[in-house]
Amino acid sequence: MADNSVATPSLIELKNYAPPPYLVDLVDLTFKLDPATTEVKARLSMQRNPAGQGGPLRLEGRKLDLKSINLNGKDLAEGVDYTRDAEALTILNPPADGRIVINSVVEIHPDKNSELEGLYVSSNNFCTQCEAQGFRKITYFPDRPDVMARYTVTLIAPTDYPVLLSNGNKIGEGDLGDGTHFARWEDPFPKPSYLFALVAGTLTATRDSFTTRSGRKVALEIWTVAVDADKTDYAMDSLKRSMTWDEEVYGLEYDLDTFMIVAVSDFNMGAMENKGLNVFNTKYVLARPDTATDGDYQGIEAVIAHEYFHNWTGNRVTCRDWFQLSLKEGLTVFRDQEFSSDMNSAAVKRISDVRGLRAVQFPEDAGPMAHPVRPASYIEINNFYTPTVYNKGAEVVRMYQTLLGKDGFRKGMDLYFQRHDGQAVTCDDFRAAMADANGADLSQFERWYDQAGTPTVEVSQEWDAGAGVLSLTFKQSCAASPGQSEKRPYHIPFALGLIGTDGADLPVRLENEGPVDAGTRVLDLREASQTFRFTGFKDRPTPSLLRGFSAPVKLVSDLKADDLAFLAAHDSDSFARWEAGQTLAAQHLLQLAADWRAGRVLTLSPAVVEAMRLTLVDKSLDQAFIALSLALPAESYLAELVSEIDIEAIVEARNFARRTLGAELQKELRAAYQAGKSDEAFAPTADQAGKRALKNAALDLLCAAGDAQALDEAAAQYRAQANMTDVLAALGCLVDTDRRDRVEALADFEKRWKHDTLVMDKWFTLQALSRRSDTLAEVRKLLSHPSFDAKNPNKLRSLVGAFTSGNRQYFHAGDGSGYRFLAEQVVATDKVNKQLAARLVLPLGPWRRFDKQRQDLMRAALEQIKGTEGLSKDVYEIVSKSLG
Ligand code: B3K
Ligand code: ZN
Repeated sequence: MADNSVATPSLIELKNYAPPPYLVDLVDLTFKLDPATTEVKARLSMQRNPAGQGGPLRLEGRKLDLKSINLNGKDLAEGVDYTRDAEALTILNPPADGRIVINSVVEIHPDKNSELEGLYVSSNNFCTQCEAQGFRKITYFPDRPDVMARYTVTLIAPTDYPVLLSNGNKIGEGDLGDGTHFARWEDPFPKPSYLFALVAGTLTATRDSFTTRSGRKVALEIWTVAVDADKTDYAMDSLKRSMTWDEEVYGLEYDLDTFMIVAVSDFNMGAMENKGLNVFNTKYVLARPDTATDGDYQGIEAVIAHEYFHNWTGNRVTCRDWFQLSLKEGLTVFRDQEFSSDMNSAAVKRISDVRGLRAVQFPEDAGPMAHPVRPASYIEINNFYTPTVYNKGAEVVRMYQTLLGKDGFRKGMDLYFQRHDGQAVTCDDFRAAMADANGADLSQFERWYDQAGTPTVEVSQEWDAGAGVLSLTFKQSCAASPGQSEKRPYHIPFALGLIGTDGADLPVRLENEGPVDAGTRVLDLREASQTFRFTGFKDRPTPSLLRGFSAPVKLVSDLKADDLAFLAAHDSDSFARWEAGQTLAAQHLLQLAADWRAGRVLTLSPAVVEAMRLTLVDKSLDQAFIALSLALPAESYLAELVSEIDIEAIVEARNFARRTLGAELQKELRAAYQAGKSDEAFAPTADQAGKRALKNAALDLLCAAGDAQALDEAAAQYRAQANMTDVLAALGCLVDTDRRDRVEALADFEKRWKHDTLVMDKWFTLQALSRRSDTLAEVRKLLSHPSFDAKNPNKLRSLVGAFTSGNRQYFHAGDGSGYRFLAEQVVATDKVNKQLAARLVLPLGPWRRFDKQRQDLMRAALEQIKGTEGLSKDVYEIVSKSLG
């Protein structure tokens, strides 16, 4: 067990950034791999940074057993030539100029590394995770992204670790005759240490190749344990499509002769973009129709693309410091979103992404961990791989494209690569490339990087029937967030349509302007309040606001329920059309919640039912779009719309609405379910996935209404075992009930899949999300299930994480049992894997938003965690900020 404790965790601040005093040009590493004790020899060829401002020669290192260190051939002595603490080794009096060559030998212990950062063992194979600061757990090094070096790596291991991989190209291999063998790798591209990787063990490769448009033949390899080799087809296919897309859309080609992906089952996050050697969580590689859902396939496509795209946005051009993380993450998420959008239905992709943003990022932006896309400070950088940095960051990048147009955005990207290839740069450099390539003034746009919180845009209309003029007034504001009481106005691209009484788009024409075409127009909002006067109408047009979700803001408007229903039926912009229905539903759900709290009889608004009915039977609509429209706004999003969260009332109102919709739309839902049945062989296409989504959404609503026929259908759908999407959807319907099929199906699933750990994660999650009142007791029991392993991040997330972040009803039980469970789990997990533990705490963060009773219980749970001996700084940061 690791001692994580920190006496006084210090705050790292962006304003203190200074260039590295020393640079490393060449790194030569030799690993003698052994699970218990691995020896790491490092030769660093360094020099003083001519552009530096001076400072000590500091090599970060954590939990390293130092065996020897010498400088320019002279052995160094501790206390005389260098000092050392838990975080770093500092060379005293390094040579004033000339080349500095440091040779060090350290020993590390991969099999004791349960943090899954640095070099560790997963399923008897070695692998590494260095971002953000794991390289310092492998060797002494100036471990910061603005130190970019060329690496040569020799791996030596017993021959029962046949596969030896590292970054770049393999330049040698052989048997050493003593039961060990070696492989030598060279990466020609200078890279920051966080992109270093090695993998060693018994693995099987699925191979393919890709020829870039300039004719480079790239060997593609996906490495897995042997039993999983039949589940790599979709990942390989996604990889090839990503390579083609990046060439076509951005003119970006792959730059090495080999691109390798390794799937490992113990991994803290989704995947990692190490140069030429991506390491992936098995969850984002492995799929077969019987093991993976449509959602899993989409996740694989997106994450494979994301990591591949990092080769340019992240690796060739990297971050100067970790505050700039969104430079690579926001941009790369935007790129993977655009890729998935091009591969599937653009409308559905956009809606899903916005739904995700609102369910997770909006709450973060309104809570105690709120931080700007470019944070100004952190205690533990791993805590800042957040929805804000990733997903809001992607929205910020998207806004450049909305402001500059696709061509203008591409020009900006080209200039960015032209200026910065091979460099470590900042978000300002990216913004400057966008501005300079387009002759645009993007100075005010900086506020999106530096101010936290979700802005609100309030739109009000004034209709002058006599003049045929519609005036729209836009007022923007942004609530205070930790450390930022005053916010200045943002530069907001606001996409707008005006719709005539016949449902068609009208020209959005400003007063004193010549003729314009009908359709969407993007307004530039820059001030706290702005009014635009639109002209040329006979009848009052209906404004379609924030089309395509053109900015990550909360929209408040004076549109009436009738207007929303009209937009839900006619808007030509699919996002706005979906949004109108959601707004209608959200407003009504909040009313229902208030009714429930006041003890009034609940009645579902006929207007809401009717809007859903119209969507459900509209043959012109994409089926996936209909499925998304049937999904009621998430509990977490509803919670964002009120000042004090009455979670019980929200859950009750939403459950009531689901049940009632299921009953009122029974006929249409049954028809949709029947129409969606198909004998087609499973293919992970957008079309098929849309059909399944609608069919299963219909089944879900019918079952929510307790429809016995539908529940029988669900049981039959489970038994048919057509594909994992249908199996899981059916099981999801049964799991909330008391039926015997529930027990049978769960037992059957377990029997079928107990040897497939990734599939078993779904089984744990289903039970953790159940609406049955014994859920927490079941979750506790499952902690000792033979397939459960609290040290495995996927397992912990699938059971404990699913319950604490996904089951609002029972996590927020009024007796505090959910909170106490979370506190227990955090304290236990922190001893094993602090990054994982820190993520687990997050649902307690927004305690101030709840009722007094829950506030006290949540705060008590946070206090209990904070009072724990030996708490990691990861958990400390979240807990102390939450208690604020
Ligand atoms: N860059 C990695 C995330 C690393 C997280 C470190 N705690 C995966 C990605 O965003 O592509
Ligand atoms: Zn990324």
